[in-house]
Amino acid sequence: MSGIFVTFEGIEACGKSTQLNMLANWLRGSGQDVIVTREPGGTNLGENIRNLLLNGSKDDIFSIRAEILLFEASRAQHVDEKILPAIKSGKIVLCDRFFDSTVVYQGVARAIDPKTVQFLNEFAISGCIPHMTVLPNISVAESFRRIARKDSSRDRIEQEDESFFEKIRDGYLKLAKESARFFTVDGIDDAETIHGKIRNEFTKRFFKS
Ligand code: Z5A
Repeated sequence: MSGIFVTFEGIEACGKSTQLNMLANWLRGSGQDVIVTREPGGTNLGENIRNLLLNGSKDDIFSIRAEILLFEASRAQHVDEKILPAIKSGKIVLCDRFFDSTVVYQGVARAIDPKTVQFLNEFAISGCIPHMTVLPNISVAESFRRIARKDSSRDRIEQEDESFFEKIRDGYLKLAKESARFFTVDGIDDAETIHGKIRNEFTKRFFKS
């Protein structure tokens, strides 16, 4: 792989989309070829799956096996159609959520066996592992405050209770401790401060020999 693949993860409203877009703007400003994408979604098929997964109410009963398979179907299409070709042609791909989301949302919070999650993730990503994963870390209380300020209504997953999101947060912090791929940054700072830290880390990892 000759390009760079960076994913952004975290609990709801941690600021990952804000930071992804700030990094994309900075990279484009310095002449880099950047692709911005997201999961679930990123392709026609993926966006249709996203609609199915998120735009229901909590009363829509999804089998947890059906739910994980939909996330993985979106991911397989995304990797084959968009992410791998972009990386192979030397682009920088910035992706809002990727397989770590499945590890924590479906594995930790929905309690699907970790080996099953790992198998399905590996099948979907076909060897496409991010070079860096950015994790803005905020408390669940801060996440809820930010969600309450949003204009839009809560999606199906955002309607889960506080304990669900505590499990997600703990799951991410555990993953980050175990892998140097992660860059955890305090998400409570202002957006510019966080962006500066991410930019420095990106430069250190990819632009300095
Ligand atoms: N999901 C899953 O279960 N399994 C999977 O495999 C995958 C996903 C891939 C997708 O949601 C849902 O699918 C998600 C996980 C599940 N579940 N939920 N819920 P998504 O990624 O599309 O949406 P989200 O996670 O809920 O993200 P978000 O709401 O778009 O939030 P964000 O990207 O982290 O934050 P943001 O949009 O940049 O900012 C949110 C708000 O905070 C906004 O008003 C900003 O102005 C504000 N903000 C941002 N930065 C700051 C700072 N630094 N200070 C103060 N306020 C800030």
